[in-house]
Amino acid sequence: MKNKHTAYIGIGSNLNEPIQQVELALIELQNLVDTSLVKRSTLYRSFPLGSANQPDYINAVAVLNTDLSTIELLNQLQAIENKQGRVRSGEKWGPRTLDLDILLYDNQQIETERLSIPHPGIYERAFVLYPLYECVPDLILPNGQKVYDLLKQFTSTKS
Ligand code: A4P
Ligand code: MG
Repeated sequence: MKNKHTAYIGIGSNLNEPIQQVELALIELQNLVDTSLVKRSTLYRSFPLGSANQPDYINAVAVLNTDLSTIELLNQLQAIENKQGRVRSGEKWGPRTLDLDILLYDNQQIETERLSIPHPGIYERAFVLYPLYECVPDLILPNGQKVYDLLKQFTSTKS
């Protein structure tokens, strides 16, 4: 039977074989308890947001159906990050073997000490918007904005 909630997960890595890190994370997401992986994007290479003195990132998005609550899901994602050798150096937007963000969870808007959903970076990050669009081209965010319209900020037309 279909799980109750739809969650969109942003996946990023720029250390220790990032492509393999992202593919491994997708397998971990597929094996999450009370959860099914319904869609995944292809892989996107992107320049680092934050210090330029770090490798390029590999990014992707996964769409999950899950019975986990937002906090249960966050705990599971952090366990996967730790399993894949994530070290928190304290540097803001520093390099990492794996980062798993809850981009969206149903149409919910949540602001707590541990969670901001939608993830605040969603509106202006090409490495989030392109794979989201690939997974669900007609996706509408909880504030009513279409992912397709947000993508227009990255395109230019000849005048
Ligand atoms: N947290 C709050 N909301 C969420 C959410 N929706 N999903 C809290 C996941 N976690 C959420 O996260 C810090 C805390 O955020 C968590 O303990 C959780 O309670 P973290 O993973 O320890 O640290 P972080 O990821 O470095 O922090 P931050 O500020 O969330 O960074 P971002 O926004 O995740 O950005 N450049 C490219 N090209 N590609 C990338 O993927 N990623 C980042 C990280 C920077 N530059 C990048 C990329
Ligand atoms: Mg993060």
